[in-house]
Amino acid sequence: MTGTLKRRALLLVLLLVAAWFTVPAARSFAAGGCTPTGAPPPADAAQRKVRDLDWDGRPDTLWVAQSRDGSPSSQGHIDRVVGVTTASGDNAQVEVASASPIPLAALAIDAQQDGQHQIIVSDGRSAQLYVFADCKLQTVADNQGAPFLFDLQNLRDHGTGVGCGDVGPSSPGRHLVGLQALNEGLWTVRRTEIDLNGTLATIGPSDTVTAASAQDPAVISAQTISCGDLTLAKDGVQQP
Ligand SMILES: [Ca+2]
Repeated sequence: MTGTLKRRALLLVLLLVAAWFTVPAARSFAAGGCTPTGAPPPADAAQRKVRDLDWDGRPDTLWVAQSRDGSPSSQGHIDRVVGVTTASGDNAQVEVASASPIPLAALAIDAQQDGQHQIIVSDGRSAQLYVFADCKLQTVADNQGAPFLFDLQNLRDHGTGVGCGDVGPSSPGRHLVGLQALNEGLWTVRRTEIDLNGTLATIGPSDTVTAASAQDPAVISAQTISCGDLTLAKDGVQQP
């Protein structure tokens, strides 16, 4: 073999090796779903079929579980875990840090109707936000890098619920909104837009609407977690 042929053969081999590594990686998220990895949910996990999270056209599964860490140093500490199992058999999970004794509940949404899928996890006092992206459950953070947290009981004077809506013309279209129902003689609901870009959440514009009474649908909605037709109570999965 001449030097030129050897170089050509080597180049061909390199191209084939490169193709071998790039094609499955690119296809794993779109056509065939996420590549099967990770441990499946515990047998006693609460599970629920949700919409297609990894764009392979098949519905996926959201689950919530708890497990008692058996190590002596843990002192019987219970880990609470939220996970996604795709139809293709991939498992992603995240441990939810929370001091609340209230069972966790999780809801999968596409707040901006742009194909990004968020998982809202409530412990009754606050709600943490995750995004299912690159076949992983990733924590959504604010622009300071801190995990984004919704107040659900106005404990930090931030809010009472979570919804999806369109606040103001500056960024058209549906967004995630933080909701704060207040009764100061007159019921009001403050809505604050949360702009999502992957794992980054940025506070957007806000407005305040008035409501007639505690039974006003705007007030009731502002004390729950929902997005469009989906509600945490009806479409979420509850920790067993
Ligand atoms: Ca899927």
